Amino acid sequence: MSKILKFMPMLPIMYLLIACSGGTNSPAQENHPEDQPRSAGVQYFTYEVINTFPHDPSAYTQGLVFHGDALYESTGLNGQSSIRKVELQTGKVLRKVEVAPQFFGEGLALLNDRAYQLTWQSQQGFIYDPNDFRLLKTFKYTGEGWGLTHDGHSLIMSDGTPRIRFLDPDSLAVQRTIDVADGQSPIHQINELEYIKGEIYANIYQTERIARIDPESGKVTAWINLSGLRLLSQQDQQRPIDVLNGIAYDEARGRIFVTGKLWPKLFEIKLKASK
Ligand SMILES: [Ca+2]
Repeated sequence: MSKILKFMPMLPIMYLLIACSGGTNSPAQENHPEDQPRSAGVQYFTYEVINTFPHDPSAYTQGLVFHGDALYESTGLNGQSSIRKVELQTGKVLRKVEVAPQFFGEGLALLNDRAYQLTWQSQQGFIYDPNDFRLLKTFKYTGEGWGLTHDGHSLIMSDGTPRIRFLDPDSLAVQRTIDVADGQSPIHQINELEYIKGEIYANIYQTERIARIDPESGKVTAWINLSGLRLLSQQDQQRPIDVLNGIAYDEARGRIFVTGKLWPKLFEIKLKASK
C-alpha cells in the first residue's frame, strides 16, 4: 500500500488528535490512548525527553543513524529523497546527495565504512562512501525496502511485514530471517530500525510505539510508548507533520535519538519503566 496514500488521510486524524489534546504537551502521561493490552513477559516503557534538537522539517525521515559525532539520515518521497549528514546540535545539513526522482529513499545503515540505503518499491539499494557520499555500487533485493540497521556483522532489514531479514554486507545475500511477534500475534508494519545493546528497536508504522525485538527469536521483549512526542514536535509549527519514524543510537555515550517524518524537532530520550 502506498505510503503517500496512507499519509494523506492521516492529516485530519492528526488535527483531531491535536484538537482533543486540550493543548497539553505532557510527554510522559500514564494511560495513553496507545496503551495496549499487556503480554506476559514483555516490558513496557514510557520516556523522558533529555534534549531537544532542531530537525529539517522538510526531511521525510526514513532512516536515521548516529555515527562519529553526527547524524546520518535517509529521506523519502519521489523527487525529495536524499542521503545526508546532519549536525546534531543545529540540525544543519552538512552534506547531502539527492537520490534520483524515480526512487523513494528508505532505511539507512553505516557498516564497514559503507552507507547502505534502501528504496521503497524499486527493489534497489545504494552503497555510498559515508565520507563523501560517492556512490560505490547498487544492489538488488526482493520485496519492499523499509528499515535498515546492523549488528556489527549483518545488515538487518524490514519490509513492512513481520519478517526481518539479515543480509551479508558484502554479498547482500539473505543469511536468515526472523518473524516478529508479541506472544502469538505477528507484528506488521515494522519500519525504521536501530540495533541497541543486543536488541532491534523498531518503529511500528503509523503508531507512536517502538518495539524491542530479540534478534534471535523475533519475540517482542518490550514496548516503548512515545505518545505525546509528535505533539511536542508539532508545537510552534503551522504545517502538519507526519508519523514518528527514526531511531538512532550513540553507542559511545549511550544516547537514543528519535524523530519523525517532517518533524521540526529531534529528541534525545531516556526510557522509563511504565507502571
Ligand atoms: Ca536507525
